[in-house]
Amino acid sequence: MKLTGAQIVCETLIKEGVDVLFGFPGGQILPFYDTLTQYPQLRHILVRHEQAAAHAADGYARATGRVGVCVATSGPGATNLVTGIATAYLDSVPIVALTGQVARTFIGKDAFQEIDITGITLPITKHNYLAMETSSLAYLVREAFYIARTGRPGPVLIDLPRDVQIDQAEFHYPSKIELPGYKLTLEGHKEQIKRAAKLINEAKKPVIIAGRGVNISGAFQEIRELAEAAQIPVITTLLGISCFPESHVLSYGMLGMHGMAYANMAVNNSDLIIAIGMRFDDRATGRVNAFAPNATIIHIDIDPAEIGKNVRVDVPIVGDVRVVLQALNKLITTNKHPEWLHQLDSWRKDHPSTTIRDCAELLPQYVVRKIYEVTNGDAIITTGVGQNQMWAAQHYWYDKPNRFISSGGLGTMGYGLPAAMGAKLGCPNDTVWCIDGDGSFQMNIQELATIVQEKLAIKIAILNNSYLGMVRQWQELFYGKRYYATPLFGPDFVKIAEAYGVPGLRVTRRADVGPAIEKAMAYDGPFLIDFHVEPEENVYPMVVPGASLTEVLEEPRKQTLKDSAKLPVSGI
Ligand SMILES: Cc1ncc(C[n+]2csc(CCOP(=O)(O)OP(=O)(O)O)c2C)c(N)n1
Ligand SMILES: [Mg+2]
Repeated sequence: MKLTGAQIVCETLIKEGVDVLFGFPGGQILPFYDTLTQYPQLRHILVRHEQAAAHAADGYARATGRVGVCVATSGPGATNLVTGIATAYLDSVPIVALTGQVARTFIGKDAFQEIDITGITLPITKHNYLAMETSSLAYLVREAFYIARTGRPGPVLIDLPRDVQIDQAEFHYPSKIELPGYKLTLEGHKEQIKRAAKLINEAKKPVIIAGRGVNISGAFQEIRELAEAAQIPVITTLLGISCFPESHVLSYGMLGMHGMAYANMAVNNSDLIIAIGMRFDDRATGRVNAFAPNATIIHIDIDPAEIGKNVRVDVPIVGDVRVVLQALNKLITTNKHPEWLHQLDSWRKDHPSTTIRDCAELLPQYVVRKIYEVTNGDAIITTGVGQNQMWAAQHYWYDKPNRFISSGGLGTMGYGLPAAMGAKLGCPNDTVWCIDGDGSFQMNIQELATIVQEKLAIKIAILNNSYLGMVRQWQELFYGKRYYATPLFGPDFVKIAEAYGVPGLRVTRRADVGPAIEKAMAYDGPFLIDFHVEPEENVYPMVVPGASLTEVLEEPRKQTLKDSAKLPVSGI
């Protein structure tokens, strides 16, 4: 039986396991939208801006490990997806973007709402297609999903000319994908794995640096086995957060620009780094030529292009992190490094890094910590970008996989709320909090309408400092405190939320923080809290740009300190 191109796309989406699409319609994608009426199993979430559709697909993918899907029309609809696609690209997130395109005969004529979206997204997609034949659509869509989710995941875009959606062809779902130029190396090189095991067994001061690759490959058990067998401290990158329980005795937090001072010290004093599914981003390494000067470096990553890109690597192992660790763990002898771990513990005692000042003001760190307490550490957290993001990384402790959802590589303000929509749709039984900045929130504030229309019980905490806070922090530290273009007028967020149909509270006093969060949790639906926090609070620790990881700026104020560093709470 013949189907239309749009039906073929829908049938293939269902076969690929898609249950939700985030999108916004328009003329050139209308045949597809009309066809969606025949497929109630594909839930369409109408966003208010296409950027949010891409971020929501991304949040869905990060929370579930499945491919997220977004849809937009041609021209401005497609270009509005670009920031979201780039965000997914830099953080290796599998999404498939479907865009409408003008009919084939109009392509190249500057037709109404014609834009070369495959050209525009070429450098920010893992692959993209301009679909020119209805008959090959099933194969093409299947291939797009295959490319998005395999190997190092990433976004794939399919541009669908209007007439390709309307024409008919036989529907055959291909049984397999043949891509001669796309060979995946999943198992690491045996000899290199042996070399790595020998180094690990002999190391005196080893550290694991775990990145998002661990989350992607699902190597939670394997990394734990390695760490526990050889008693190796585990440090994560920003996007590696939640790949190893932060309450584990061997967890030593995040490294990098706003990482824990003791984690940075551990890295730079180590004799062996086992870098797993991470890419030595400059925010993680500090000054590269001062990075871990005495360490031998083992680098396990699925993408050969990452090996040796930023730092020298002694033992490269290209492969899927989980598969490689399974092989590696068999060669690891049990070990203990009591002196090394004792050294790390004393650095942590001297530089606790996540201490919250005991003061009268309403501190943003305190808000995050309270959200942690009230949610029992069991929520999915999405963030904006800036100080709010760093505080959410530092002061919430993540024990379960894929719980910290944040734009790391691109650092996209406006990511938090739409990503929370995706996470909530992917994990409807989980509590989802969006911890956002007042600036970031205003970049996709319109999505309040989507969460109301779709009844998404997302809880929103705005850390409202009336500044583009992270930029203001840089102006304070490096630009003579000239706060130019960073003081930020914001609306009354509670009134705005109410206008959309979301109940809200404003909190200005420390004592009201806990009760407000409890009220949000008790409410059966979306809830917003506008926390008016200390405006000029800074994020510490900080490794200033160009400094080495051990040159850390720490909290300069000397008030009474309440020691609340991330110390192990259980021996899991
Ligand atoms: C789309 C976008 N534009 C600009 C920036 C640069 N930038 C990084 S952090 C930041 C300030 C964010 O302000 P806010 O959301 O209020 O967060 P805060 O730092 O105050 O917590 C800016 C402007 C960015 N990351 N993304
Ligand atoms: Mg702000």
